[in-house]
Amino acid sequence: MRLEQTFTNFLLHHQEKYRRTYNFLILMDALISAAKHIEHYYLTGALKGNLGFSGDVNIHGEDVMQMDQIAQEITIHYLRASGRVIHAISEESDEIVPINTEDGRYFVYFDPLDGSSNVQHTLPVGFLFGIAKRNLEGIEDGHLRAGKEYMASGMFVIPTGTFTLALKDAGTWRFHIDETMEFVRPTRIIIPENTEEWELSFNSSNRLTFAEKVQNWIKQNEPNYAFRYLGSLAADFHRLLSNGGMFMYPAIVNHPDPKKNRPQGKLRLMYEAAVVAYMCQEAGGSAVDETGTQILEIQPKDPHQRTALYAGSKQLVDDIAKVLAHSQ
Ligand code: FDP
Repeated sequence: MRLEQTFTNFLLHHQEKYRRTYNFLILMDALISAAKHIEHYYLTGALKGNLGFSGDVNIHGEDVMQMDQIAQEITIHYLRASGRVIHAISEESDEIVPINTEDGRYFVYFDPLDGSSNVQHTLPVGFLFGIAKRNLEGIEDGHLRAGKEYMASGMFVIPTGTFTLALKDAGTWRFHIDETMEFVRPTRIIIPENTEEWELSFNSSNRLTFAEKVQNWIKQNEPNYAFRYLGSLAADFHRLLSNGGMFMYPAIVNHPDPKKNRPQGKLRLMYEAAVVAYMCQEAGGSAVDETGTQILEIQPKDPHQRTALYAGSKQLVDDIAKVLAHSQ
């Protein structure tokens, strides 16, 4: 018989060690409850007819899926029930969502079901979140925090029963769900330095639309690494954390149809790129945008701001950052 340390026990010790309150535990309990419910709806989605489109279009002009709405409703319910959240920013809501504006302590930035092209096939998607704390010493200075001000970030890869959490200055940790539906076995993740298993992960069908310097970097470097791409940030990044290498979603600047260019990048800064960058940093890696700027340093101006993303092993990210920072 192998008995494991539970996530709750791990976090209780963590809070005690750093002399922190248990408020964060209450918030994490809410996020875990939400993730378990989303996972349940996702697993049974094909049978229940929940994997299609809802008929609505979101603020980004994308067709909303039924599962997006289900996941949003579930997450807001548990965040509200926690009593610990001031405001939330979600991919599924144009406006900042007020939750407990008087007594809330945390800001939560989340995408409850990321990786929509996988949904119809019940293949892996992600529930990504970042957490920042209210300014308890003075007047609150706003909801749009740069990644470096997050206190934690994490992702559930649904429906795989895995959960990864990065804690400020305390590492990136992975947990697995057990037969009693508890997340257990805290395992510290350090991106491996051994280059043998490193992977490059990007949408290769976009490669001719990238900036020339990015295309050249890819040509020079791709023969050295395996290529993997599932099309779901959490799932692709999950592999990357274990194997090393680099995940990229570069800016699209050379599309034959200029209307399809995305010079700002595709991924959302606050609840995708910064979440991943934070986990990366706590695992010994790094993440930059199209100018080679550290993702965690970018001060968002808009809750749904987009960015290009290059995230993974420090050596590779530093290498491409030099190319990106150098004007053509
Ligand atoms: P999706 O649009 O399918 O929801 O944030 C969006 C995201 O998925 C990421 O999860 C994923 O890494 C990326 O976009 C996939 O984009 P492409 O389909 O353009 O490769």
